[in-house]
Amino acid sequence: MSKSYYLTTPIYYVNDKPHIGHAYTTLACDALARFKRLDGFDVMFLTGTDEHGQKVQKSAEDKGIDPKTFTDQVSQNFRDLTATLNFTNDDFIRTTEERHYKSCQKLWNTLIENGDIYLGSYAGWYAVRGEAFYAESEITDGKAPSGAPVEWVEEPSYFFRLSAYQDKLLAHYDANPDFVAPKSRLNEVRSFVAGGLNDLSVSRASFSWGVPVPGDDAHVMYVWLDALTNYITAAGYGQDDEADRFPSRWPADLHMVGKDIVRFHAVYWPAFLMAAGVPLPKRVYAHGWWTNEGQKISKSLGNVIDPVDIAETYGLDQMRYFLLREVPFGNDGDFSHNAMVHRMNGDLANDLGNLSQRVLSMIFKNCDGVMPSKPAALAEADETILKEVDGLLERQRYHYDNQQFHEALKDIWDVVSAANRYVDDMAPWALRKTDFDRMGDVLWVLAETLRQVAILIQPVMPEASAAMLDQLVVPDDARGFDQLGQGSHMQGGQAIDKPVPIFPRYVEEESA
Ligand code: ME8
Repeated sequence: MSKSYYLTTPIYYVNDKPHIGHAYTTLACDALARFKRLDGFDVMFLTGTDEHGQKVQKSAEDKGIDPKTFTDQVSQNFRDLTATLNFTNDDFIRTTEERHYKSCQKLWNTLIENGDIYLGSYAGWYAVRGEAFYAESEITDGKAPSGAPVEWVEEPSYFFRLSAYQDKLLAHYDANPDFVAPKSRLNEVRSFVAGGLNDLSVSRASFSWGVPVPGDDAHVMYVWLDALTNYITAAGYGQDDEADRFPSRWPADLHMVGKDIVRFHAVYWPAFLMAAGVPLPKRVYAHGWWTNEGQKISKSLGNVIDPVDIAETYGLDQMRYFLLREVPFGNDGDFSHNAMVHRMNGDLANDLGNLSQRVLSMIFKNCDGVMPSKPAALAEADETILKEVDGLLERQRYHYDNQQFHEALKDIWDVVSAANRYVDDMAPWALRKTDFDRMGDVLWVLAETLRQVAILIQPVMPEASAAMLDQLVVPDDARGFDQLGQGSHMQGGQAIDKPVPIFPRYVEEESA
């Protein structure tokens, strides 16, 4: 049986248009999903929309439509975005689906049976934006620590016995130091839990847009309990075929989230699962926050970045590369036109694009359009660079398993730089006259380097890499990671077409 890998994005609220922040999280997962597939894993990559809650109900009311019609429309925007940005999610879950109701209700009933949910009444602060409860001590000037305005809520409520899970959570973090990443987030979560946990209100009675609480129609489930459960719904929990699917899919290998929602994923979610006797996900990665030209991205500032515009302006693969290369994954990052153009023209057009174009043009012109054959013997310089290329996969695996996408790309670009130095040192254009056979060997080394580089950048730049591999005449079924390394070097001899540049340069428009 093949190795399996299950990863998830947050499910996004439908009260907003998808923006660069949402695209970022899903992109990181997409790159990882593609990487694992190329590496032979049976991957399940899940994304979707979070459609219940007071905020969504309010947004629908503001628009004068019923919440179902509203969520149908907005969820579709998120679904469309996955196709536009070339995301390869295997499933798209909506919390308003029947399968999800079944799963939430099964989880609820299990928590009731296990004695972890009881009826009480809630009196306290609630932020509709973020859908979170806050203690008095966390409120300043009518605002939650997230900056969201809070309102006083007093209503009957079911509670989850979160307080009973403090020690178990701490023990879990200690035994599984990779459960939350990066380290700084683990520390943050740990100190929150160590500070003491109150029982958590898990139902609301003052509005109706949610999953009904089994046996008590006056309540809907708290939207975070509902939302988090999506991850097991899609794996088959509570479904008719649960026994066939769930044990082989769950636990998830990775929940990718932004740092804003780490507490929900690394405290509440594992506590719910412990209480239900369901295994915990292996890892929660909380990445950093994007700003726009140094400013917080917000609707009220009017500086929300539409990823579709960015892809149209700079190119989709260019955007994908930029987002994963520019900022060390885990840190906050700033989206700026200059930084984008710098990466696009430097790393892509100059470093990789020119290399590929030069090498293939030389082969096309000087070798009658036929790829030189694998050399019978290699020179020391050839072996040095090939050793670097052949060793890439192992380090890529390490970086992807640690969600360090920028490091993975940096390692590939170190090889691209080495190849640029090699081509200058070897000067194949001069060898054409002095040592034609040696010229062929040098061009083969370069083409082989490009082949492996193109295979390895597929997760991040699926279209550009496909174009490169087409130009190198690498068959579709020879593009997986089993084609990397010394044992899989290309034999050569294939006829190539006249190459065309793959990475365009961004040219600033003349200012008027
Ligand atoms: O929180 N920079 O949904 P949401 C980076 N429905 N990432 C950003 C970002 C930014 N400026 N803005 C948003 C919810 N994100 C809940 C989740 S999961 C069971 C329920 C990304 O629509 C980031 O991944 O507010 C963040 O965690 C997520 O969008 C929040 O999306």
